[in-house]
Amino acid sequence: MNGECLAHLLTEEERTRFEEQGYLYVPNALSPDVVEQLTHAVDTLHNKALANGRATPGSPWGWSDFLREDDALLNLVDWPRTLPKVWGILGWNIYLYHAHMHVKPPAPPDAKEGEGWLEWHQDSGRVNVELETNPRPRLSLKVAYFLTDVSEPGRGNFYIRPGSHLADMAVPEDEISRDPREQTADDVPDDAMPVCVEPGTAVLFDRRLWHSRSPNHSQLTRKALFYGYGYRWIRQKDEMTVEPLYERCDPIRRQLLGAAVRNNGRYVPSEEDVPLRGWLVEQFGEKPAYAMGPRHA
Ligand SMILES: O=C(O)CCC(=O)C(=O)O
Repeated sequence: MNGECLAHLLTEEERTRFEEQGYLYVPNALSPDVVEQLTHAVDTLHNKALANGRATPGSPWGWSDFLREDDALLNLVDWPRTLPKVWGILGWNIYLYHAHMHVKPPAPPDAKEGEGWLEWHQDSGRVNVELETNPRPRLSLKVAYFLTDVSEPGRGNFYIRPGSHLADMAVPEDEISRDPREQTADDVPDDAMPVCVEPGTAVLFDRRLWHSRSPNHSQLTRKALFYGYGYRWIRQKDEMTVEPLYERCDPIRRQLLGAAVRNNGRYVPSEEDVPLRGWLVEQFGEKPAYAMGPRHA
Protein backbone atom coordinates (compact mmCIF):
# COMPACT_ATOMS: atom_id res chain seq x y z
CA MET A 1 0.00 0.00 0.00
CA ASN A 2 1.38 3.36 -1.01
CA GLY A 3 1.85 5.55 2.09
CA GLU A 4 1.05 8.60 -0.03
CA CYS A 5 -2.58 7.66 0.70
CA LEU A 6 -2.24 9.24 4.11
CA ALA A 7 -1.92 12.69 2.53
CA HIS A 8 -5.26 12.33 0.76
CA LEU A 9 -7.74 11.27 3.43
CA LEU A 10 -11.38 12.28 3.08
CA THR A 11 -11.92 15.62 4.84
CA GLU A 12 -15.08 16.35 6.82
CA GLU A 13 -16.00 18.99 4.24
CA GLU A 14 -15.68 16.40 1.47
CA ARG A 15 -17.74 13.90 3.44
CA THR A 16 -20.52 16.45 3.93
CA ARG A 17 -20.44 17.41 0.25
CA PHE A 18 -20.60 13.76 -0.82
CA GLU A 19 -23.44 12.98 1.60
CA GLU A 20 -25.46 16.03 0.53
CA GLN A 21 -24.68 16.30 -3.18
CA GLY A 22 -23.78 12.69 -4.01
CA TYR A 23 -20.48 13.52 -5.74
CA LEU A 24 -17.00 14.89 -5.16
CA TYR A 25 -14.33 16.28 -7.48
CA VAL A 26 -10.68 15.34 -6.93
CA PRO A 27 -8.68 17.71 -9.17
CA ASN A 28 -5.20 16.54 -10.24
CA ALA A 29 -5.91 12.99 -9.13
CA LEU A 30 -3.72 11.92 -12.06
CA SER A 31 -0.54 13.69 -13.16
CA PRO A 32 -0.16 14.58 -16.87
CA ASP A 33 2.26 11.65 -17.24
CA VAL A 34 -0.24 9.21 -15.83
CA VAL A 35 -3.01 10.67 -18.03
CA GLU A 36 -0.74 10.00 -20.98
CA GLN A 37 -0.02 6.41 -19.92
CA LEU A 38 -3.71 5.70 -19.37
CA THR A 39 -4.67 7.32 -22.67
CA HIS A 40 -2.13 5.10 -24.40
CA ALA A 41 -3.62 2.05 -22.67
CA VAL A 42 -7.17 3.01 -23.70
CA ASP A 43 -6.10 3.79 -27.28
CA THR A 44 -4.30 0.46 -27.59
CA LEU A 45 -7.38 -1.47 -26.47
CA HIS A 46 -9.67 0.64 -28.65
CA ASN A 47 -7.44 0.06 -31.70
CA LYS A 48 -7.48 -3.68 -31.03
CA ALA A 49 -11.28 -3.56 -30.82
CA LEU A 50 -11.45 -1.61 -34.09
CA ALA A 51 -9.19 -4.20 -35.70
CA ASN A 52 -11.26 -7.17 -34.55
CA GLY A 53 -14.63 -5.58 -35.23
CA ARG A 54 -15.69 -5.08 -31.60
CA ALA A 55 -15.61 -1.31 -32.13
CA THR A 56 -16.83 0.72 -35.09
CA PRO A 57 -14.87 3.75 -36.31
CA GLY A 58 -16.56 6.97 -35.20
CA SER A 59 -18.94 5.24 -32.75
CA PRO A 60 -18.92 5.24 -28.95
CA TRP A 61 -17.15 2.23 -27.48
CA GLY A 62 -17.02 0.78 -23.99
CA TRP A 63 -14.99 -2.08 -22.51
CA SER A 64 -14.53 -3.93 -19.22
CA ASP A 65 -12.16 -6.67 -18.06
CA PHE A 66 -9.06 -4.66 -18.86
CA LEU A 67 -7.06 -4.69 -15.61
CA ARG A 68 -4.57 -7.27 -16.91
CA GLU A 69 -3.92 -5.31 -20.07
CA ASP A 70 -1.72 -2.54 -18.72
CA ASP A 71 -0.21 -1.77 -15.30
CA ALA A 72 -1.34 1.84 -15.59
CA LEU A 73 -4.93 0.53 -15.51
CA LEU A 74 -4.17 -1.88 -12.66
CA ASN A 75 -2.52 0.83 -10.58
CA LEU A 76 -5.78 2.80 -10.37
CA VAL A 77 -7.28 0.04 -8.21
CA ASP A 78 -5.58 1.46 -5.09
CA TRP A 79 -4.75 4.92 -6.35
CA PRO A 80 -3.39 6.99 -3.43
CA ARG A 81 -5.33 10.14 -4.28
CA THR A 82 -8.72 8.46 -4.52
CA LEU A 83 -8.75 5.21 -2.53
CA PRO A 84 -8.65 7.04 0.84
CA LYS A 85 -11.82 8.90 -0.21
CA VAL A 86 -13.44 5.58 -1.09
CA TRP A 87 -12.64 3.88 2.23
CA GLY A 88 -13.52 7.12 4.02
CA ILE A 89 -17.05 6.83 2.60
CA LEU A 90 -17.64 3.06 2.39
CA GLY A 91 -15.30 1.71 5.07
CA TRP A 92 -12.86 -1.19 4.65
CA ASN A 93 -14.99 -4.19 3.61
CA ILE A 94 -14.75 -3.15 -0.03
CA TYR A 95 -13.52 -4.28 -3.43
CA LEU A 96 -13.64 -3.25 -7.07
CA TYR A 97 -16.85 -4.89 -8.27
CA HIS A 98 -16.92 -3.20 -11.68
CA ALA A 99 -14.69 -1.22 -14.04
CA HIS A 100 -15.29 0.10 -17.52
CA MET A 101 -13.64 2.41 -20.01
CA HIS A 102 -15.48 4.59 -22.48
CA VAL A 103 -14.39 6.30 -25.68
CA LYS A 104 -16.74 8.81 -27.28
CA PRO A 105 -15.68 10.23 -30.67
CA PRO A 106 -17.16 13.44 -32.08
CA ALA A 107 -20.80 13.03 -33.13
CA PRO A 108 -21.21 12.41 -36.87
CA PRO A 109 -22.42 15.46 -38.86
CA ASP A 110 -25.79 13.76 -39.51
CA ALA A 111 -26.44 12.99 -35.80
CA LYS A 112 -30.06 13.63 -34.82
CA GLU A 113 -30.94 16.36 -32.33
CA GLY A 114 -30.33 15.04 -28.83
CA GLU A 115 -28.65 11.83 -30.02
CA GLY A 116 -25.84 10.50 -27.85
CA TRP A 117 -27.43 10.69 -24.41
CA LEU A 118 -27.21 7.68 -22.19
CA GLU A 119 -30.48 6.92 -20.44
CA TRP A 120 -30.62 8.72 -17.09
CA HIS A 121 -29.99 6.07 -14.52
CA GLN A 122 -28.87 5.09 -11.08
CA ASP A 123 -26.26 2.34 -11.17
CA SER A 124 -26.93 -1.33 -10.48
CA GLY A 125 -30.10 -2.07 -12.46
CA ARG A 126 -32.52 -4.21 -10.50
CA VAL A 127 -31.05 -3.24 -7.13
CA ASN A 128 -33.20 -0.13 -7.56
CA VAL A 129 -36.34 -2.19 -7.88
CA GLU A 130 -35.75 -5.17 -5.63
CA LEU A 131 -34.53 -3.50 -2.43
CA GLU A 132 -37.45 -2.14 -0.47
CA THR A 133 -35.92 0.65 1.60
CA ASN A 134 -36.41 4.36 1.07
CA PRO A 135 -34.13 6.03 0.16
CA ARG A 136 -32.45 3.22 -1.71
CA PRO A 137 -29.20 2.13 -0.07
CA ARG A 138 -25.84 3.46 -1.29
CA LEU A 139 -23.98 0.10 -1.49
CA SER A 140 -21.32 1.32 -3.93
CA LEU A 141 -19.75 4.32 -5.59
CA LYS A 142 -17.76 4.94 -8.72
CA VAL A 143 -14.58 6.86 -9.31
CA ALA A 144 -14.62 8.40 -12.80
CA TYR A 145 -11.25 9.47 -14.23
CA PHE A 146 -11.40 11.91 -17.12
CA LEU A 147 -8.46 11.63 -19.53
CA THR A 148 -9.71 14.23 -22.01
CA ASP A 149 -10.25 17.93 -21.41
CA VAL A 150 -13.98 18.12 -20.67
CA SER A 151 -13.70 21.50 -18.98
CA GLU A 152 -16.36 22.84 -21.38
CA PRO A 153 -19.83 21.44 -22.04
CA GLY A 154 -20.58 19.82 -25.41
CA ARG A 155 -17.63 17.43 -25.20
CA GLY A 156 -19.58 14.29 -24.37
CA ASN A 157 -19.55 15.34 -20.73
CA PHE A 158 -20.72 13.15 -17.89
CA TYR A 159 -23.98 14.72 -16.63
CA ILE A 160 -25.28 14.49 -13.07
CA ARG A 161 -28.27 15.68 -11.07
CA PRO A 162 -26.65 16.94 -7.83
CA GLY A 163 -28.48 15.80 -4.69
CA SER A 164 -30.64 13.31 -6.62
CA HIS A 165 -29.09 10.28 -4.88
CA LEU A 166 -31.66 10.49 -2.10
CA ALA A 167 -34.61 10.94 -4.47
CA ASP A 168 -36.22 7.60 -5.18
CA MET A 169 -37.56 8.53 -8.60
CA ALA A 170 -39.29 5.81 -10.58
CA VAL A 171 -36.89 3.71 -12.58
CA PRO A 172 -37.91 3.66 -16.28
CA GLU A 173 -39.54 0.33 -17.10
CA ASP A 174 -37.18 -0.35 -20.00
CA GLU A 175 -34.17 0.17 -17.78
CA ILE A 176 -34.87 -2.27 -15.01
CA SER A 177 -34.09 -5.42 -16.86
CA ARG A 178 -31.09 -4.36 -18.88
CA ASP A 179 -28.13 -2.01 -18.82
CA PRO A 180 -28.75 1.50 -20.05
CA ARG A 181 -27.83 2.23 -23.67
CA GLU A 182 -27.01 5.40 -25.59
CA GLN A 183 -30.10 6.95 -27.13
CA THR A 184 -31.78 10.21 -28.04
CA ALA A 185 -32.93 12.37 -25.13
CA ASP A 186 -36.32 14.06 -25.34
CA ASP A 187 -35.29 16.50 -22.68
CA VAL A 188 -32.63 17.22 -20.10
CA PRO A 189 -33.88 17.62 -16.52
CA ASP A 190 -33.72 21.21 -15.18
CA ASP A 191 -31.42 20.23 -12.31
CA ALA A 192 -28.93 18.42 -14.57
CA MET A 193 -25.37 19.68 -14.73
CA PRO A 194 -22.43 18.80 -17.01
CA VAL A 195 -19.30 17.73 -15.17
CA CYS A 196 -16.76 20.16 -16.62
CA VAL A 197 -13.27 19.16 -15.48
CA GLU A 198 -9.67 19.18 -16.63
CA PRO A 199 -7.91 15.97 -17.69
CA GLY A 200 -6.62 14.08 -14.68
CA THR A 201 -9.61 14.95 -12.51
CA ALA A 202 -11.38 12.15 -10.66
CA VAL A 203 -15.05 12.41 -9.78
CA LEU A 204 -16.46 10.17 -7.07
CA PHE A 205 -20.19 9.58 -7.31
CA ASP A 206 -22.74 7.70 -5.27
CA ARG A 207 -24.27 4.93 -7.40
CA ARG A 208 -27.72 6.39 -6.67
CA LEU A 209 -26.88 9.77 -8.19
CA TRP A 210 -28.94 10.07 -11.38
CA HIS A 211 -26.45 10.42 -14.20
CA SER A 212 -26.02 10.18 -17.95
CA ARG A 213 -23.56 10.47 -20.78
CA SER A 214 -24.18 13.29 -23.30
CA PRO A 215 -23.52 14.02 -26.99
CA ASN A 216 -20.04 15.01 -28.10
CA HIS A 217 -20.28 18.05 -30.39
CA SER A 218 -16.58 18.85 -30.12
CA GLN A 219 -13.65 17.71 -32.24
CA LEU A 220 -12.11 15.84 -29.28
CA THR A 221 -12.64 12.17 -28.55
CA ARG A 222 -13.71 11.88 -24.93
CA LYS A 223 -11.94 9.12 -22.99
CA ALA A 224 -12.88 8.17 -19.44
CA LEU A 225 -12.39 5.33 -16.97
CA PHE A 226 -14.91 4.26 -14.33
CA TYR A 227 -13.90 2.19 -11.28
CA GLY A 228 -16.79 0.98 -9.11
CA TYR A 229 -16.19 0.01 -5.46
CA GLY A 230 -18.75 -1.79 -3.36
CA TYR A 231 -19.01 -4.07 -0.36
CA ARG A 232 -17.34 -7.45 -0.67
CA TRP A 233 -20.71 -9.22 -0.44
CA ILE A 234 -21.81 -7.62 -3.73
CA ARG A 235 -21.17 -9.73 -6.85
CA GLN A 236 -18.94 -8.55 -9.68
CA LYS A 237 -20.86 -6.74 -12.38
CA ASP A 238 -18.57 -7.63 -15.29
CA GLU A 239 -16.43 -10.51 -16.35
CA MET A 240 -13.27 -9.57 -14.43
CA THR A 241 -10.36 -11.88 -15.11
CA VAL A 242 -8.24 -10.73 -12.21
CA GLU A 243 -7.12 -13.91 -10.42
CA PRO A 244 -3.97 -14.25 -12.59
CA LEU A 245 -2.93 -10.88 -11.16
CA TYR A 246 -3.07 -11.94 -7.50
CA GLU A 247 0.45 -13.35 -7.32
CA ARG A 248 2.03 -10.01 -8.18
CA CYS A 249 -0.23 -7.84 -6.01
CA ASP A 250 0.20 -6.93 -2.37
CA PRO A 251 -2.50 -8.21 0.04
CA ILE A 252 -4.52 -4.98 -0.02
CA ARG A 253 -4.58 -4.86 -3.79
CA ARG A 254 -5.63 -8.53 -3.79
CA GLN A 255 -8.51 -7.69 -1.46
CA LEU A 256 -9.52 -4.87 -3.78
CA LEU A 257 -9.44 -7.26 -6.74
CA GLY A 258 -11.87 -9.55 -4.93
CA ALA A 259 -9.68 -12.17 -3.24
CA ALA A 260 -11.26 -13.84 -0.21
CA VAL A 261 -9.99 -16.61 2.04
CA ARG A 262 -13.48 -18.06 2.43
CA ASN A 263 -16.76 -17.07 0.82
CA ASN A 264 -18.30 -16.40 4.22
CA GLY A 265 -15.39 -14.01 4.77
CA ARG A 266 -17.15 -11.62 2.41
CA TYR A 267 -19.87 -11.30 5.09
CA VAL A 268 -17.92 -12.05 8.23
CA PRO A 269 -14.35 -11.11 7.35
CA SER A 270 -11.33 -12.57 9.10
CA GLU A 271 -8.17 -10.47 9.34
CA GLU A 272 -6.78 -12.26 6.27
CA ASP A 273 -9.86 -11.40 4.23
CA VAL A 274 -9.52 -7.67 4.79
CA PRO A 275 -5.87 -6.57 5.02
CA LEU A 276 -7.07 -3.04 4.27
CA ARG A 277 -8.68 -3.01 7.72
CA GLY A 278 -5.46 -4.21 9.36
CA TRP A 279 -3.46 -1.53 7.60
CA LEU A 280 -5.93 1.19 8.64
CA VAL A 281 -5.85 -0.01 12.24
CA GLU A 282 -2.04 0.17 12.15
CA GLN A 283 -2.22 3.74 10.91
CA PHE A 284 -5.11 5.07 12.97
CA GLY A 285 -5.76 2.69 15.85
CA GLU A 286 -8.87 0.57 16.48
CA LYS A 287 -11.54 3.21 16.59
CA PRO A 288 -11.18 6.03 14.07
CA ALA A 289 -13.79 6.35 11.34
CA TYR A 290 -11.17 5.82 8.66
CA ALA A 291 -10.38 2.40 10.05
CA MET A 292 -13.86 1.26 10.90
CA GLY A 293 -16.09 2.76 8.21
CA PRO A 294 -18.80 5.39 8.45
CA ARG A 295 -21.10 3.56 10.90
CA HIS A 296 -18.34 3.27 13.47
CA ALA A 297 -17.16 6.88 13.64
O1 LIG B 1 -19.66 7.82 -19.69
C1 LIG B 1 -20.31 8.57 -18.96
O2 LIG B 1 -20.20 9.81 -18.98
C2 LIG B 1 -21.34 7.99 -18.01
C3 LIG B 1 -20.98 6.63 -17.49
C4 LIG B 1 -22.11 6.02 -16.73
O3 LIG B 1 -23.24 6.36 -16.90
C5 LIG B 1 -21.84 4.96 -15.76
O4 LIG B 1 -20.67 4.66 -15.48
O5 LIG B 1 -22.81 4.42 -15.20
